[in-house]
Amino acid sequence: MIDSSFFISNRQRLSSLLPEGLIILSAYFLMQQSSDSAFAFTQESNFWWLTGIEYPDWLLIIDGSANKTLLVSPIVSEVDRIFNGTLSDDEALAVSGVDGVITLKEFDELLGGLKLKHDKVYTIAEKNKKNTHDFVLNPYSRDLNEKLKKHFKDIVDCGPYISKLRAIKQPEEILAIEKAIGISVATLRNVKREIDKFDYEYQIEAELSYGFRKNGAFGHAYDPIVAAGKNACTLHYIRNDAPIKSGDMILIDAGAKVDGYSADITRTYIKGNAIDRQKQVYAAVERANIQIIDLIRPGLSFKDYGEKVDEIMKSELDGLGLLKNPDDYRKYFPHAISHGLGVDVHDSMGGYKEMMPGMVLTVEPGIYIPEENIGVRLEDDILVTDSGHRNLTKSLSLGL
Ligand SMILES: [Mn+2]
Repeated sequence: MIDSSFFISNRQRLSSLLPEGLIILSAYFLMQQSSDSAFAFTQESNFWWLTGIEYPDWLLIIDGSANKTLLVSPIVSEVDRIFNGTLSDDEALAVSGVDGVITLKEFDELLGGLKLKHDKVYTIAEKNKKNTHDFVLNPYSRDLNEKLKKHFKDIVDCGPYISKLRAIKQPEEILAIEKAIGISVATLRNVKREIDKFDYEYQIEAELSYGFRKNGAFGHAYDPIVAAGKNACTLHYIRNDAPIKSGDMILIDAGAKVDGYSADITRTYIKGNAIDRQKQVYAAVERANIQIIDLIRPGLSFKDYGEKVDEIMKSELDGLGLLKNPDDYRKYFPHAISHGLGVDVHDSMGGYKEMMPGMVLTVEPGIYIPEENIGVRLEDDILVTDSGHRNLTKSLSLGL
């Protein structure tokens, strides 16, 4: 459990980037799954990072000119209260450390006064990824944006400011990530020790869920991937229901979530004995993993990093005899090498051009050869430090 002082300081740091600014943010809404039940609720991560509130439909107001922060409690029907529970005002105050909690009706009255003091309001812009992905979005930001448009001339997206802050982890955040990693590493170690006894992918998934929950994690930070043989070549394979044959490599990508923060680890193991080709591919990915992690240091630009990663991956793929043309290496390594890690499994890197102390990022080289039923990925979580880096997942050894 992260103390309210963390959320108070996050709000103060955001406020200091937007002096005198008025910031109004919304939690995610609860989404209906079927006639009588809702989807499992996950909070909008910026809202959580500023409040610690894990319930739907709340609002946050930070009035920089009055140096005051308020939460707006949602209207919860009696049915909702009985079936889904609710968060009391006192609990919300204790978790978030805000100055007060008001009702939605009081919020509407307050807006009248706030618009006299502020021309401009900061909020999270309506996200629109429809151009690239056919997502259905949680309507939380659209609803709030529409309400704010009626009162303020200028609506400014504060998402980039929050991203910049979230990209550099504070001690509490690193500690939570390390806790999530500790539980994940212990569980993956158990899986490896007993790898020969698993006959189906789902048995490994069950072992992961058991290890995470038994040790106090909230659960999985994301849907785990347990992919035997050629399934490892489907990058987001989450069916996890195929049999595991002796001689199959098994790619496991899983991470626990603890205190709101995620681990994200991939190891590739083998049931039974590896043939030479499997060992060769594994060794290539292992060398890439070690060399790429070694690059990580403050001041390294993401552009230079990307170019060096390309060189390393090309040379390893070439060594395996896979490249007729060096430019078609993306066929065997089709995903990004790194992403930020934090509240979100794919956390913001803040738009920074270079690596900075306090960033936590994954390093996840992989080589996928569907025609040979081989897919290997080795993913570690790396903290950028003042002098270089610290591999937070180092205690989970590499090796088939
Ligand atoms: Mn990852």
